[in-house]
Amino acid sequence: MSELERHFEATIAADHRIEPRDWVPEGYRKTMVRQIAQHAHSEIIGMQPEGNWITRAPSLRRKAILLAKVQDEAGHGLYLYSAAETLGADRGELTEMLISGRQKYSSIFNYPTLTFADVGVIGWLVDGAAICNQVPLCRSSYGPYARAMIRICKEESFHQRQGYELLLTLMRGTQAQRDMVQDAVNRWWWPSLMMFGPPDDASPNTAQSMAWKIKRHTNDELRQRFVDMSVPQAEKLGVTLPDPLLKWNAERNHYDFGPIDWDELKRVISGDGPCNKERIANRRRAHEDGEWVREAALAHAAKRADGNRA
Ligand code: FAQ
Repeated sequence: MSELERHFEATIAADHRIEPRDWVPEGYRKTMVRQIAQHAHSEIIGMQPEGNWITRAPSLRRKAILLAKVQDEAGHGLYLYSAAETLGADRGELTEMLISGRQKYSSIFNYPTLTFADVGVIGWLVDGAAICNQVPLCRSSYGPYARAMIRICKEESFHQRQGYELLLTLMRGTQAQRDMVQDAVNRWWWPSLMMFGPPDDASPNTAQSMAWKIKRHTNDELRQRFVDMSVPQAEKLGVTLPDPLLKWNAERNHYDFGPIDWDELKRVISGDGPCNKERIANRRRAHEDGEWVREAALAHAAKRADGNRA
C-alpha cells in the first residue's frame, strides 16, 4: 500500500474528513461525483413540480413562501455542483449528462403536482424523507459534501415545517379541502418511500459507500426511520397513510409496512415515470435559453482578464 493510500485509509478510519487536497482512490471519486451530481440534479429538477404552483398559489403569503422554497432548491443545486467541482467534475458536463439521460435524479420528481395540497405534501413527506436521508450525510466522509449538507438540512427543515403547516391549515378547512389532502397523501406516500433507493439486498452501492463512510446508514434503515417518524405526524394531521399493513410491531419497536412496488421504482428511474420526459425537456429548454448568458459571462471574464494584463 502506498503512502497516499495509507493516508486515505487512516483518514477514513479516524472518522476525519477527506478534503479536496487529499488523494482518493478513483472509485471513491467516482462514487462521490455520482452521488453529489445526482443530488444536485434532484434539487434543480425538484424545482419543477412545486414551481408549477407559484402562479396559482391561493394567497400572497403562500406565494411568497413557495417562491422562497423553490429558490432555496436552486441554491442547494448550485452549492452541490460546486462541491462536485472540488472533485474535478465540470458543471457544464454534469448538466449535459442530466439532459441526455446519462445521469440520474431522484425518482420522486417525476410525479405530477395535481392540486395545491401536493405542495404541502411535498414539504411534509418529500422534504421529510430528504431530511431523514441527509442529516446522516452531514457526517459523510467527504468534507465539502458534509458541510454543504449542514446548511441544506437547515433549509429543508424549514421547508418541511411550511408543508406541514399548510396541511394543518387545509385540514381545518372544508371537507373538500380535507379530501384534497388525503388524495395527495395517497399519491405521494409510496413514491416517498422509494426515495430511499432499492432495498439493501438489491443496492449495489451501499456496502462500498458504507465502508468509505460516504453513507452512514443503509437504504432500508433510513426508510424505516422515515416510516416511524411519519405515522404519528399523520395521526396528528388526521390523514390515513395508504397502507393497510402499516402496524406497530412491539417486538421490533418499529412500524411494519406493506410491500413496495420495486418495479415502479425501476420504471421511473429508467425514464418511464409519469413526468420524466416533461421534466428533462423543461431543463433542456432552460439550458438552451441560457446559452447567451453563459456566452456573455465568458466574454466579460475574457475582457476583464485582458484588462488585467494590460
Ligand atoms: N431515484 O446502490 P443504490 C431533494 C439509483 S432530495 C433515482 O442504493 P446509492 C430535496 C442510484 O443512484 C432527493 N435513482 O445507490 C428536495 C444508483 O444508480 P447508479 C435527492 C435512484 O447511491 C425536496 C442505483 O439506483 N437526494 O432533492 C434512487 O448507494 C423537495 C442503485 O441504488 C439525494 O440525492 C431514486 N430514488 O443510494 C428538492 C440524497 N434510489 O448510478 C426539491 C443523496 C437509488 O449506480 C423539493 N443520495 N437510485 O446507476 C443518496 O443518499 C443515495 O445516492 C441514495 C441511493 C440513497 C439516493
